Amino acid sequence: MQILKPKRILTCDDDFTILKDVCIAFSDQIVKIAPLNELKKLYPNAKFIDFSDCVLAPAFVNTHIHFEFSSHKGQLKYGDFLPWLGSIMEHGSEVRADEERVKSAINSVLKSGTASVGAVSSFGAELNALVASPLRSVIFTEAIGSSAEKIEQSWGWFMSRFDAVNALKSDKFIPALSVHSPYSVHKELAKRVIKLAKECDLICCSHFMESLAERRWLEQAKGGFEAHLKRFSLNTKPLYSVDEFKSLFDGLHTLFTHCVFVRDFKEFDKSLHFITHCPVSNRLLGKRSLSLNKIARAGLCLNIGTDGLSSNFSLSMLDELRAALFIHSSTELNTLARTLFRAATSGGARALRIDAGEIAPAKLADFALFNAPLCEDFELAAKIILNEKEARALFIGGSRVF
Ligand code: MCF
Ligand code: FE
Repeated sequence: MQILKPKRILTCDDDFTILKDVCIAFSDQIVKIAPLNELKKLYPNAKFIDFSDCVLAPAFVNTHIHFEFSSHKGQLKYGDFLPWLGSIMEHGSEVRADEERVKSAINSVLKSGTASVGAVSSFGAELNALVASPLRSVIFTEAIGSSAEKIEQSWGWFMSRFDAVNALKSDKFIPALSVHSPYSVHKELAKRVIKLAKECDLICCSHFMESLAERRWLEQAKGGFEAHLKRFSLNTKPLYSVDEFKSLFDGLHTLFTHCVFVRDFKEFDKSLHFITHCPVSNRLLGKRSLSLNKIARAGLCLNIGTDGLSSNFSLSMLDELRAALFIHSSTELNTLARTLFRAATSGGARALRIDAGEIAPAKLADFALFNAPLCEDFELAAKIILNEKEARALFIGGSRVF
């Protein structure tokens, strides 16, 4: 047992409660939150850790990250989605990270106070580094392939990578599945992946409604996608309507990533569908941002991912939240900061089906410490997001990472 004394606790519960003059007792889980003298009486042999100049907060959960795309040197085109997609398909092998790059990416993730990631795995090149790291990882093995003739090939490639993930499975390395997107995955392939997810009780994710080009393509079979697909000799008819694609995920725990061009969020299932927001990626690959108000009105759980370095300048959740504060400039600053902080912690944990993301008894002891700003409670989230470049300390499952 350990007892930690912070200056304030940002619980990230539903009411965004902030606690003062209390400590937490924890092992791999949080056991009790109470005044120090009470905890010392209950656990006289516990190790005492003094962080009385820090704010204790749940560690961040980065729900969408591509570690393998960490190595581009300017070859990728920014500003609009299709030029980016063309550039990543053209330079795909050059931007793939080797193990050293993946390790340094993992390190920057940890330094930002992140304990858990939802890692989209396209090739399986990041698995060993993730297993060896302290991170809690949900590995979304990606299915991709639009050709009817190559279904067996795409499925075989997918299953071999999924088997490799499964072989490494542990309580900190959790298999999951990804259907890349409606424009890149054949119906038969998607159905097989979803059947597997249901049979094995795995969570799923998909890039969805990321660009106007994607929406135009699915709704009207028009726009820039046709020329893009022709360029790579791919199927030049949409593979689904929007509803058809979305209904593949009925009854399945799914993270829908981006959703910038979703028309009606009421179509999603509040208890099983989660909206993953990648603010910087959306800015670099387009002009529109996700409507946080629409998501709140539909009662959906918001969570946040950095996406990969192929569409970001950083994998730090602090950088991502800072950018989001400026991107969503029509919302009152402190209110927005609280929404973002919850999305980056409890929202992410719910989306990844991890029992963390809140400072409360029985939750996993995944938490970060940040320098305590001299401010009122209602400003605390904004001040941490604005001022902190790295966490002061990070605990994952009760073990101190740094
Ligand atoms: O989320 C961004 C933008 N949307 C789609 N895909 C990716 C993103 N970042 C990396 N990717 C990967 C994707 O996983 O790009 C590859 C896929 O493996 C090529 S997309 C045909
Ligand atoms: Fe992505």
